[in-house]
Amino acid sequence: MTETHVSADTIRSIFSAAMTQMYRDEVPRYLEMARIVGEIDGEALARDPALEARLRRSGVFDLIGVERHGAIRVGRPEELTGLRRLFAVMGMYPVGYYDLTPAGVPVHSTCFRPVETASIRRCPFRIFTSLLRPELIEGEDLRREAQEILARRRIFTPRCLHLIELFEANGGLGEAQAIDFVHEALHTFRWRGEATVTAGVYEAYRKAHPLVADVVCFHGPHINHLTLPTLDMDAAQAALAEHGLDPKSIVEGPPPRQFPILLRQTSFKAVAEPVRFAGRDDVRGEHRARFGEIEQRGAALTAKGRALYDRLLAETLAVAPPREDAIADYSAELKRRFADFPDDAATSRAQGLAFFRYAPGETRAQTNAGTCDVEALLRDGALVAEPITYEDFLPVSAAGIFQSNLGEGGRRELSAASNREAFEHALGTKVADAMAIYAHEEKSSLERALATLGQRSPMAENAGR
Ligand code: OOG
Ligand code: NI
Repeated sequence: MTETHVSADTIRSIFSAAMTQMYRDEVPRYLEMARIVGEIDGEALARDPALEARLRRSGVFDLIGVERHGAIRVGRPEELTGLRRLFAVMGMYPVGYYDLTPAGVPVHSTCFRPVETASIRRCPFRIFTSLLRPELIEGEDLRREAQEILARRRIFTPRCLHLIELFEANGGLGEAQAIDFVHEALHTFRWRGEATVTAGVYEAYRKAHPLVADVVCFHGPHINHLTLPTLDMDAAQAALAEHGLDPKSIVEGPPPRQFPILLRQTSFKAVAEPVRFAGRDDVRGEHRARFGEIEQRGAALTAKGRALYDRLLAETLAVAPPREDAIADYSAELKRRFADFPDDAATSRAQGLAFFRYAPGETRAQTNAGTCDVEALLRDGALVAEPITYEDFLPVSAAGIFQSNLGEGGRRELSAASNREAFEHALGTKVADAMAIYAHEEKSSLERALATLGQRSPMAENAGR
């Protein structure tokens, strides 16, 4: 990067703000949701006077009310490759592989996101990106035609592609180029109420699977939701219903807890938007794909913690699936099962269930820091451990979000092996392993903290004199 280049974090911030503005204009209900979440968060801050200080300490106070993620769906491998290049301009890299087929949605996905903690704090925006698996479209004719339709579209403007090439050649963009880039990139994600196919073709795909219709029948990967964080998920869920915003029936993820883990999410269901179909008679109809989401993030879990989470959730779903007429049973069962997951940071750390970031504490080490007795240093307050926030997604929750927005016919029996290799081939690179990112963050923070304590220990100070 040279001095004239704008940082990737800055480009992502501009992009995220522009995307938010666009979505609030396109989907008025989303704007209403944002207002509601703002009220809920204001109440949460007023209720708990210590909350603001806590949020400031962990560097996230300024991110209240700032969009955390959005999602798109694409149809062809080449489109995914192009998105990988586009997101790289904004410092967003593919992390994680999510196979949604077990949940009856014919896609596999990754998340393009900033990776460094400092970058996430500057702008946390990420995009959950799904690629259609056309081999899972039922009916040979539909399958073949889908690929033909998709082959005809171009989802990036020529100017956008040119700016991506400039970025790749020069290692960055200048200020004017960056602004131009965001403007051009936005076209890729804009909703256009014109289908590329006739009403009849649209209907055939909708019957095959509503998600297939959403991917195949339009000009490109319109942004299908944005997601705001909240400080109080359960209050937000209740408020969506009170204001008639038609939320999904359950909050996805873990139950409410003292020590929040992973990710809790809810959304209002997709709104109907007018569509003009192709063909001579200019038929009008509507399409439901776009919604608004709210999330609340907790600690990233280790493999051991995640296995426990997955087991408790699977047991809950087996005993009390969240059917419309049995939501209370589901919530009660979830709470009961999760009693087995320690509900405090210290126990979760001691049992190796969650990842922590270490830093030197306020007090001087009583214990000899040279011994690296982490437990003793923590007891003394010479070392402090703060949970690392989970920055990724959950396949079961994602499936729930997909389902509630696809309406009728969103869940199909799909028997297909997951195909990470094909996904990475389409992407043109391997996806990063989220678990490895958290493990690295934990380990390097501990090493740094111990090194600092070592320098501060009386022995080191004496040696220095
Ligand atoms: C993506 C749904 C997944 C989440 O927050 O889990 C997702 C989609 O509907 O395309 O965004
Ligand atoms: Ni989402």
